[in-house]
Amino acid sequence: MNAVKGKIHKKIGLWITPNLPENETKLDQKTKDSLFPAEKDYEEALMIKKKGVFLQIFCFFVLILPVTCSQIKQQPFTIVMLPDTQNYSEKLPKYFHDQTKWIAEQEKTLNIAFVTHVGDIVQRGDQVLEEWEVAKEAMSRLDGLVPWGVAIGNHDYDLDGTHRNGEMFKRYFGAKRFQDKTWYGRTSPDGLSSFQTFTGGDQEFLIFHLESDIPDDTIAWVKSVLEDHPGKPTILSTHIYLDDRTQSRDIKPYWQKESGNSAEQVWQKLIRKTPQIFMVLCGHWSLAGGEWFQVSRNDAGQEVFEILADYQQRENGGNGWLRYLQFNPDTNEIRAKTYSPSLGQFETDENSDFVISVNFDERF
Ligand SMILES: [Ca+2]
Ligand SMILES: [Zn+2]
Repeated sequence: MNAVKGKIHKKIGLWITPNLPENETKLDQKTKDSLFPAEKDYEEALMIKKKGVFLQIFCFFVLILPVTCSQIKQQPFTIVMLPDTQNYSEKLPKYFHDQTKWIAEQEKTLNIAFVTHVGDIVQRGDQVLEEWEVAKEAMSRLDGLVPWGVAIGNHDYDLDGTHRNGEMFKRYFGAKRFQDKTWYGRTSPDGLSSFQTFTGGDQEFLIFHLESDIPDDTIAWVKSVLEDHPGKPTILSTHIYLDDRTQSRDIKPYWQKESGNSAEQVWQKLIRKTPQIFMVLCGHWSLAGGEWFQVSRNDAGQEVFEILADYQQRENGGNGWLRYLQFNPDTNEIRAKTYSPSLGQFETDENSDFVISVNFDERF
């Protein structure tokens, strides 16, 4: 009897199982009678067994599988934003290295999905190779750890004000630099803007790194890339966009010449018409503290989150302050944090530490 039970348990081994013989014909009548005094009871027991199997299948597909899937989706992830590093590349490389060392250390703890540099990587774009070498060494620390991208800032052009000449930028951070990276998309026709892909939770995102005074042909290029990735949630990272003094988008292009568009023009021509763009990150302006966050509504009535961070006016060229955004699909929140790895301090006032509510299921 015990042997029969043991065999049955091993065979079925699941939750809702009566102690049934697995094969009726293998049992002598005495054993069968002792287990099931009446044939009717045996038939009932068989029904219970079948229901048990059905219940197990039901539970797996209806209860366990969705919970497992949602747990994958609910994994929080982080995007790190590196504001203007021009002072560090020029004369205080320690702070730049502190930033990317910290990112490398935190990559697993914070589940960092992407690192975006919002531009002004160096101080003197075409003049001082050593600055580019500092930036190269600091940013290369991220290779193999996390996907990353760099927006060209006004200081990164060959001469600030030349608008289209970014040969040094292309040499150090152009498409060739990333040719072995699966997450690297491609560049705009002028080679100064690029896009990348990354995965956060169970969602694939697009992120663009767009040149300053984004020209019409680059806007057209962005649209063509988005047509290839319909509906994919998209972030724009671009150097000059929000001004902390006016607390709004720039209404004039920075250089005010050639085919450059102001931030407001880029909003009108591209962002407000493109629902999949949900966030814009920028640096550059820092004359009134270097921080601003605003929420705008696109033509589809959806929120677009626009965030400025630039600490270059602070002590030690910025003291290593950086911004990171923790996406938490479980709580439908994006939490912005501001931290300096060099100081080991958080900045916790309201324009440095804030929460953005977003319905992840609807928006992503
Ligand atoms: Ca602040
Ligand atoms: Zn700048």
